Amino acid sequence: MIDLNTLKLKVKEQLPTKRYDHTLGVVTTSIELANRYQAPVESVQIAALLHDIAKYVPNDRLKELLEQANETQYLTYSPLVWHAPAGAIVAKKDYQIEDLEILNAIKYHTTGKAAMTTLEKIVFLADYIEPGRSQPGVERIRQLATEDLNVAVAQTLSDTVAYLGAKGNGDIHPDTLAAYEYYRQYL
Ligand code: DGI
Ligand code: FE
Ligand code: FE
Repeated sequence: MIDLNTLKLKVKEQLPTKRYDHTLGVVTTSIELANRYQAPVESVQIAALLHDIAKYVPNDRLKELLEQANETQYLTYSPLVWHAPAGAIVAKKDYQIEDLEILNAIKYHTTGKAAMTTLEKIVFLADYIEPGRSQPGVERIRQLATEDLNVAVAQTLSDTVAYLGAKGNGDIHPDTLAAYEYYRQYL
């Protein structure tokens, strides 16, 4: 059994205040979503607490972690997505998290993927709509999140793909595109 308060303190030591505040927002929002959509609340809290644990690990170290774990397919895409799969590696190595559901929720929190579990969808969505977020369209997705989890995930992916496309970003990760192709059926 993991003690959530001990975990919280350890995460707080690892993150700058702003990122820790964001993390607590993701935890709160994830708990609400877990209650609404019947997901295991303890797993959701652990995944939410650890989701950005590798956000401030330098890129060369992230690269090393991904290489050691044979996850080199990420390296040809934007370093912005590396902290998610690397976060799952760190959660296992440094936080003794063995639960694959939790590790995958961390791993896919940035890109999403096709056919996510409820836990994966919750962390992915909570990251996008936690109270500290203010990107265009977020209010609409907060409303959708109270109505239908798949629709809210679909709108998040649609907004993200549009945003990355508009930035002229040629390297949208294939998992992001596969997630969008899968969830657009709900729009
Ligand atoms: O770590 P956070 O800031 O809390 O949020 P996040 O893990 O969702 O990362 C968000 C950033 O990642 C944001 O700038 C958009 C970017 N992103 C998400 N999916 C992709 C992506 N960037 C690229 N290049 N490709 C993607 O598929
Ligand atoms: Fe992140
Ligand atoms: Fe985040």
